[in-house]
Amino acid sequence: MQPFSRRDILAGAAVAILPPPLAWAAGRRQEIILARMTFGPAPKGLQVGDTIVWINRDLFRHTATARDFSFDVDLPPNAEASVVLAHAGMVAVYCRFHPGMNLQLEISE
Ligand SMILES: [Cu+2]
Repeated sequence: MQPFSRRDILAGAAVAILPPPLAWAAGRRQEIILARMTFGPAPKGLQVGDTIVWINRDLFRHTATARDFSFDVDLPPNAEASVVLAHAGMVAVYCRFHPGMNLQLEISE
């Protein structure tokens, strides 16, 4: 009789690669709402490790795309998506479908 099947080992590996919950909880949750073809205001005091939750309340599909390529989020209507801020600095964000939609994020250490 074998103590572990191959399936048990694979399931264990899948669990091991999930991010630890504490890492997620380390930063704060900051929401930015997209509506009427604009980004909502950038939250003040953004820090590395914070999670931005992009929420599309518009009738149109948008993206939240960083000009420095640090993230690129697709946002169909009523979708939301999270981005964990990985580095400090000024990050310009735009929508790939509507280049007039712009937002500047100021992220500190
Ligand atoms: Cu857009």
